[in-house]
Amino acid sequence: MIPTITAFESSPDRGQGHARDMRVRWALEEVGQPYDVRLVSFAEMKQPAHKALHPFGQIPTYQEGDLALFESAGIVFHIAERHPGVLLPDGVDARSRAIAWMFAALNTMEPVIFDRTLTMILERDKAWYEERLLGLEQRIRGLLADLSRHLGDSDWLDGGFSAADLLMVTVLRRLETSTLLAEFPNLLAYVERGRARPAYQRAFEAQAAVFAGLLR
Ligand code: GTB
Repeated sequence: MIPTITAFESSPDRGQGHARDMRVRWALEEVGQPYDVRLVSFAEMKQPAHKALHPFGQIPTYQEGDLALFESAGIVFHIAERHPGVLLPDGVDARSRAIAWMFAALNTMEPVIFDRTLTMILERDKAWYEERLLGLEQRIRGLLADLSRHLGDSDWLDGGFSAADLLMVTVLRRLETSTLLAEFPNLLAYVERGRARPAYQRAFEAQAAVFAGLLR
């Protein structure tokens, strides 16, 4: 059965792969699962029909037969579960470690990195803007230093590429326009390694095509 996901009809990032359907597209491409996309406007997302799929009226959602899911990482996890050995390792311990890294991407790294983005968008005119940004960047720098130490010379977070790397790369990409990532060359190379994957490229092009007014 071909799943259907939802994505922005018009993405604020102009199709640069930051909207979270990118994670789902990437995961589907990694496992070789074709998918359909239903584009939604901001107004549509807040309508009862969409809120029946996504309680918070957001994208992405995922429908596959009777199954309806929301939360990008929950969807990525579902896709990984449906394709054993591709996005999560087979061994019980290795799988648990990969899942722990999925949570680390979302729960340790993403909140402060996303806060920085929001601060830059919403709080630039505030008197305390510079101080707040500096504080956030110091916290991010500390996390990146620890992540960099963990990664060392490895290609991926724990053995082979997994859903954890997929999520971590999408989170770190938010720092591409800052100099923070460049302070840690192995993390910069890690993000590039993720972006170079053919599945990532296909997902990125598919998302960018929406903004360009082409098919999904
Ligand atoms: N935790 C949820 C998940 O991971 O699925 C968060 C979902 C979410 O934030 N969805 C956003 C949304 O639907 C789009 S991805 N927003 C509309 C609304 O809340 O009304 C967040 C996002 C949006 C835009 C950019 N960008 O343009 O750079 C990046 C990320």
